[in-house]
Amino acid sequence: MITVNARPYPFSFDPAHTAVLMIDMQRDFLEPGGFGALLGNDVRPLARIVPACHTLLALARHHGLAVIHTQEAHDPLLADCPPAKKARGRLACGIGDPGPLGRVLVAGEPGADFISALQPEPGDIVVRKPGKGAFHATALDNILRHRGIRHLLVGGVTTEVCVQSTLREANDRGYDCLLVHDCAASYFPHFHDTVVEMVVAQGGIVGWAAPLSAVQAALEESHA
Ligand code: TIU
Repeated sequence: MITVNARPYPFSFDPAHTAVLMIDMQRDFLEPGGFGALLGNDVRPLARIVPACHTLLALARHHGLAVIHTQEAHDPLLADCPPAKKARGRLACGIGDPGPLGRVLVAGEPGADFISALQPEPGDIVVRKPGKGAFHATALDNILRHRGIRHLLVGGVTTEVCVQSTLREANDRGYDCLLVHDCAASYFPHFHDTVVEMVVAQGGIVGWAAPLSAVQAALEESHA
């Protein structure tokens, strides 16, 4: 077992039964001209976590954890996009419309792709999702159960939208979740900080939180 110095108390996991779940590190959220920018956000705070996310994925592959990337994207007909989601925000250029990175939030378009620094590697699993939470209308729960995964190390964007929704869905399904908090980011830094506190409050009501350095130290100690 690996034990990470986490809040509100140490987080223990067996690498053979653990996955890194990297949420939606796509051009549509991190790059100018994507969905996040079209929503009116400054995308720059998200770029800061890319090196840490890269290190977390490398650590996972090195130590034999499963690696799962989620991708928020819709099929080209938007058959899996609730009309309410498309309508939200009254955007002049919204989901399915042609934008600077191709059709917004549509699978196969440049914007839906993962950023170049965090492309999936052979052996990684990619789960496309139509919602904010990664369990809604996806095979993620089956994938985790088939692999015997019970613990999740979670990073990605954005902390208070897709990351938090996924943490809560996972927690309700019985997974122990560690939010690797410097591998997650929000367009609103105070939302990020508040989500971290919400997760660990009340005895870890939704999960645990720790910085990447604590995860790295725990994994490297296990190999010492
Ligand atoms: N808008 C926003 O903060 N996030 C999203 O729409 N999706 C994800 O968080 N991936």
